[in-house]
Amino acid sequence: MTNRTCILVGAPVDSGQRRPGCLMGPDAYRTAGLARVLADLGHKVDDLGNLTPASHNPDTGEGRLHRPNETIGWTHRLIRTAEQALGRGLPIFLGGDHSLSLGSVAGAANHAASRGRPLFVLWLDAHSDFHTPETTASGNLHGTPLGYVTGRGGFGGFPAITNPVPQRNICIVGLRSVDRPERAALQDTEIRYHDMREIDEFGIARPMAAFLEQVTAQNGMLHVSLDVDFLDPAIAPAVGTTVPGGATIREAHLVMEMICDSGLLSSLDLVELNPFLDERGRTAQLMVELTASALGRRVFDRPTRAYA
Ligand code: EXY
Ligand code: MN
Ligand code: MN
Ligand code: MN
Repeated sequence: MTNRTCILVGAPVDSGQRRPGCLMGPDAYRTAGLARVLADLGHKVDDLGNLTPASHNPDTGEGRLHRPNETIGWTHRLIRTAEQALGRGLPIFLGGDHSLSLGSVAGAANHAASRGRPLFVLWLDAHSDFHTPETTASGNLHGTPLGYVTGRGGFGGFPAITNPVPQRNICIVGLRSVDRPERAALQDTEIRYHDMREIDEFGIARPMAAFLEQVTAQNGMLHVSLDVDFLDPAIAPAVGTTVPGGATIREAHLVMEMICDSGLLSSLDLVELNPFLDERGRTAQLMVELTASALGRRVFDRPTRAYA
């Protein structure tokens, strides 16, 4: 693993859903020792502290969507931050709820385009987050980031998507809660999605290897978005949208170790941690350990396997 400059971006976003607590996420990761763990692996660590959203009109509370204006302000801020950070290192966005990925992924796509490379997105999540403001029943925008970054309609008022992520460049792993409108829309796309039934039957390595080989073959940049609810709630209770039957600790570490072996990781989201729901910080600690696996922590060194 080459030593990287890891840029910690505190994004205490909680406007994407209604349960208070995600705004404490960034400091929970710091308390769990993320910077020291990365430094111990030989990486340079630059912590930008916690950001605030770009200026935005106050939300009135009227309308179907929850706090859309604040989310728009965060999206502006995080697009710019992702573009700048990717110019000098590996940004790790410390959430905050999954609506932060409207900005982190859109910014990563802009940066990749400026480098003449395609962006690929690995979405580790119980949910597909493929809604638009028009299809969501909850009005919670943390269920819409993949709809936004792929250029689906209905995001009036949000920053225009200048570099939509091609559907065929997206791989979702861990699905077990998909709303009817999302399922209908997903089945009509080239997005690759792998639910827990498939993982139980055939394992998690197979879809991961196929996806990473595609990224390598196309000289892609890889953005990984890790939602706490990808994991089984028994091992990761600190999230507001738990769905039983999630990934095991070893399945999650294998995913992150394969990402590390591929050498493709260019940016990372750690999202949906709600420390208010944690038990002595064990969920925050597990997310830090998983990040360490993606950035080189191994029991034994082994030759990096090329996926091409
Ligand atoms: N699909 C449901 C909704 O749109 O409200 C649940 C979304 C949960 C989203 C979390 C971030 O993964
Ligand atoms: Mn999510
Ligand atoms: Mn989720
Ligand atoms: Mn399993």
